[in-house]
Amino acid sequence: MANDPSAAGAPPAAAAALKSFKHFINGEFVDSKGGKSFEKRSPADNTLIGHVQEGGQPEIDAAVAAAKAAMEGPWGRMSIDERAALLHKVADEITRRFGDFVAAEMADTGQPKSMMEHAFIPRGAANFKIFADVVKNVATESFMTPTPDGAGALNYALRVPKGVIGVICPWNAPLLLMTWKVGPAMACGNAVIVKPSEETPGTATLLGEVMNAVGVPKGVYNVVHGLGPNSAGEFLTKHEGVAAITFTGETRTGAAIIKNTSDGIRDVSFELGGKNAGLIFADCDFDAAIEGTMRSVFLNCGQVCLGTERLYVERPIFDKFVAALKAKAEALKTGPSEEKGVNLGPLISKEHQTKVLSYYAKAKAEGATIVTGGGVPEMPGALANGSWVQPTIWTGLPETASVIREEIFGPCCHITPFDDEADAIRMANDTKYGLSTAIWTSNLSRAHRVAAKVEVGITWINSWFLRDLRTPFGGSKQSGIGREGGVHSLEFYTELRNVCVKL
Ligand code: NAD
Ligand code: 6OD
Repeated sequence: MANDPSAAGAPPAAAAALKSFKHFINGEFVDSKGGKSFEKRSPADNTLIGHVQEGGQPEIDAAVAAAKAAMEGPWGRMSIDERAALLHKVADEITRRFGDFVAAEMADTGQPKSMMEHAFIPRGAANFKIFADVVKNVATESFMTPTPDGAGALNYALRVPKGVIGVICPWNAPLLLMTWKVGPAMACGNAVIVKPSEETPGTATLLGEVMNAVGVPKGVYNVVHGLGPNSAGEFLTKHEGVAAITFTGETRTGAAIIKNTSDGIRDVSFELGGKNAGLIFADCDFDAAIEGTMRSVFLNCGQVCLGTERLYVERPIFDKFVAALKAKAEALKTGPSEEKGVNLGPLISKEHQTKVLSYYAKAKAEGATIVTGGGVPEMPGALANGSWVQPTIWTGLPETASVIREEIFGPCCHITPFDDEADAIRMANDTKYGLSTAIWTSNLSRAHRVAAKVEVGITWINSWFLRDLRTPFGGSKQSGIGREGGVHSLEFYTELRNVCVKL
């Protein structure tokens, strides 16, 4: 079955045929032994897109065995240069099949084509190239150690792959977030088992075809589809053949995973939820702050972990800011991926729509002023069955309100006025989360001062989601454990072994 496009979920010539998303284990597309599968529906109109195989213990066992064999076989014997060259080929093949990846991700998430083409899919390819280059260029440490006999000792470190890495992924930027972990894990010489989100099986499956096409040895990249508890996700985290788990998703899922990994004492890297603040000072470049905040609230229909659902605006520009953001939010064009000019897609699923709408209802019940939105837009024809919600802005709530404290993961924000810098910092930090902040000001001293005081892993000043993959990425407090990016990814995906040579 390897290299059979229909096996990986690509639509056959007769359009509208249902897709079949199979596991990719040991270089082959396979069904579950137990014959279990689940439905994948379109976020845009809730039609059935296809069926996804649900993996169980046998599929996880098979993937771990394949991954271990790959580490002991040709993959383990490859030089860093050979591995890096192969990863460049993976990136090039993703680029050659750009249209297939864009189509698969659009079908799964319903998000605008332009965002796939300009950001999410190119980043998926870049994650392989950048980390292949990082691995080639990072030195290990060495020390000359004095000894009583005067001859001394040389200590040097070896960087070795950790082993089989379990990669558990969310649905909000499927290829980007999966390759952000698979790229460095493979560059460091590990083999991976990916458990994609049940909502987005497409691009992880397609990547199996890419791996085969460029000659990545079988068993290095494996995909086991399934759900979380009592399914592929849980079985992967509990498997004693898995050396480490890297996970992106909700904070409470992270808590469940850490319990399941504790028996085997496995290393974890967690990128979790957030409730990020945007701090907008009166001295900001107003137009740039509005443009950046529009992106940080509404990009990907608000389904970005780094997005800002809490805005704090200095009082002298509060009314002007609220009015400008309202006007821009009302000018967003909601619609399906392929439609020209669309910049707001649907939420990922009916279940997530229900969750977001429950927060819209809570905001109203708790006494919010609804500046705009708050409901479901009228969509034509079959689109009326999709997971759409209106872009929504609230004001007037106390800091104790649910929509200010809890992560919603939708196209919405609450805006609170503040009177001084200390007040803004206090409110920004008053959360259990600590992922990111965006600060908008033209006062350089203030920018640095505030950046040093906000309790988050990533602060943007006069920008948002501007990424350099060499920088440390991760969350403070309940937004994560550890850092990835650049050398920090190497720290997680390798073991450092010290060798002491008596001279
Ligand atoms: P989720 O936690 O519901 O699911 C993530 C993955 O975990 C899925 O593949 C799911 O099947 C799996 N899973 C669920 N329960 C499991 C279990 N018990 N054992 C093993 N696996 C299990 O998250 P989601 O809804 O897919 O994604 C949205 C969340 O992800 C938001 O909270 C968002 O903030 C967060 N996120 C964080 C970052 C970051 O970098 N910090 C990036 C993207 C998304
Ligand atoms: O840009 C990245 O590397 C990254 N991990 C982005 C996360 C986006 C969250 O939705």
